[in-house]
Amino acid sequence: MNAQPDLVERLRGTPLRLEERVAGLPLEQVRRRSGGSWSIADHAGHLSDLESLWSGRIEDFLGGVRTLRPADLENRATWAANHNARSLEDIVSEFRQLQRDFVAQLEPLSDAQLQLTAHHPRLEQPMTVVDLCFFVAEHDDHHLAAITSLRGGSALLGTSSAEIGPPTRRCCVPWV
Ligand code: NI
Repeated sequence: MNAQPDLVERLRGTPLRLEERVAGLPLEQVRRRSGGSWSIADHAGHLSDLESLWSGRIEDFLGGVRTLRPADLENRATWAANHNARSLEDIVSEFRQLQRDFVAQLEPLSDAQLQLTAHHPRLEQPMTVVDLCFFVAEHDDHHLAAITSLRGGSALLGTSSAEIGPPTRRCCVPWV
């Protein structure tokens, strides 16, 4: 990938940022759900839940489809996964592996492939591979910010967990 090294670098760094945000948190805090909203574990696990959508959409672009595969706007995969029952190490390490696979999928793409265009099923307008990568990075940031808020370090963020939750059935809509 030549045209967008900064964007790939941003994606490459997400697992490290996730790891940094959850390090040393007590399990009780990691798993706390309030008002039907997601826990830190849910947000972290959700990042992995969407990797198959992102990878699949790259395959869609390369396969020349007219319209990209749709997202599940209800986030059923994340609710069903019950990330609260998993260890945080498992959640982080799964995301590290899946994100590595996604970046490895992007790296060999030519400039021409990066500009492949397909129809976004929800936005009903065309987007390129680069646009998709930007959406993925923004979506990752959204959930990292939610985690930061839930762990209570939100002074710089300027948002409270009350503003972020309750999510989360449709919280990802801007990017999926
Ligand atoms: Ni999301």
